[in-house]
Amino acid sequence: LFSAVEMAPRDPILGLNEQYNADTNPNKVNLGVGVYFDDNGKLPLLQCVQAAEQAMMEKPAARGYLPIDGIAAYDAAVKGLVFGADSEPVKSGRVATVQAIGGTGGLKIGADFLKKVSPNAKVLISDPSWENHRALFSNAGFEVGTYAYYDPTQRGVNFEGMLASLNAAEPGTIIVLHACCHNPTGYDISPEQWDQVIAVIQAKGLTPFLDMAYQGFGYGIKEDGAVIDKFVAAGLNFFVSTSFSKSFSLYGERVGGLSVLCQDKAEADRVLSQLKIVIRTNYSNPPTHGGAVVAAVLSNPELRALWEKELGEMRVRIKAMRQKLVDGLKAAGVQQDMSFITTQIGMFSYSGLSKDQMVRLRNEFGVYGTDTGRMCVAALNSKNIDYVCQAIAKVM
Ligand code: PLP
Ligand code: TYF
Repeated sequence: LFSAVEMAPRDPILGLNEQYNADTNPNKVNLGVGVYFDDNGKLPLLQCVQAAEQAMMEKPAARGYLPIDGIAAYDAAVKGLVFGADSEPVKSGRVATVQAIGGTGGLKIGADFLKKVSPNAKVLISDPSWENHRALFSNAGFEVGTYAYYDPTQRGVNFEGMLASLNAAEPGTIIVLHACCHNPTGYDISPEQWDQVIAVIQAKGLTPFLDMAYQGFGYGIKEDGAVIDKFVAAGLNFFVSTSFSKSFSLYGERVGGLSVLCQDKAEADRVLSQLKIVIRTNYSNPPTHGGAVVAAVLSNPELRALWEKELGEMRVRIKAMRQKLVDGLKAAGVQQDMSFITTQIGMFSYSGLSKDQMVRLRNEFGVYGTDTGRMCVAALNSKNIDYVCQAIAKVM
């Protein structure tokens, strides 16, 4: 039965983790996978999460099956974060939201649902994008292409190219957009550019699918969510996947969601019923713990304020590390102007280093980034920054 089964390629990012773990270099630094570490190099357990878990332990609860679409308070909290609790879409009941197994799960539920409603649509992801976008939409049965995004010569977004790609897309094409903190490049488009993208989406009848895996890591929760308001204001129907993996440092709990903005409540009810079929036939219903923690934090004003403070600290620390990286590279003798690193946003930096340089960083210095030159600046800290700067300077 399995004799003809071929060995599948490793995930390019998660595969790096295995290589990092096996590395015996005592100075090794993992800037490969997109995970936030604190200044001691530790994966944080947020205080808001600990407080919510403490309260839950004081009143132990049995674990029945959750509803197919998840915890009602969780879904309400996701809607509130994405659209605003008092927003017209939420108040009118035209958002269908389900709890999902991480942001990845939200994308996958959306992709499977879209395959039913638009079986012949094509999907466009940014060039480059999080590689799982391509794999996930391909596995859902779509032909996946790209829209122009990164311009290495300008070190920024090739916005003219992006608009041209979108203008050339057939009506009904599903456009996967990074709501904020673009992975892997770290370059976002400006609010004015979003307006232009939305105008093309509207004119061409494209279907937007916003991936919001880093809400709060750019400029703030509300600020990063502002792009959603623009899509709402344009009167579009669209998809938003949410991930709390990074913003709650709950990677392993797999907490995410999918929201679909519909025309009206009746349509949202029908869409929700179909999303529930996708879920039921995949994993029946989501797990309890992570969703319960996030719902508890987001629905308690004190814990929510604590979360916003802790998320803000992560955001500020990343920005400080970007500046330290720029300064450290200069001090280490790098001639080239590296200040572009501080114009990037979120957890990643496209460093512009070549594959050969990235391989050297790994093999000679134990500094791990992806072959594309992507580095997770959220894993830099006051102890490893000098070493990383020295290593980069040597390969440059
Ligand atoms: N989308 C993007 C752009 C990501 O970087 C990630 C990272 O993990 C995800 C989605 C998936 O999120 P999760 O880990 O919650 O599945
Ligand atoms: O891009 C990253 O590093 C994160 C983590 O298949 C990740 O988004 C990487 C690869 C993958 C799943 C998550």
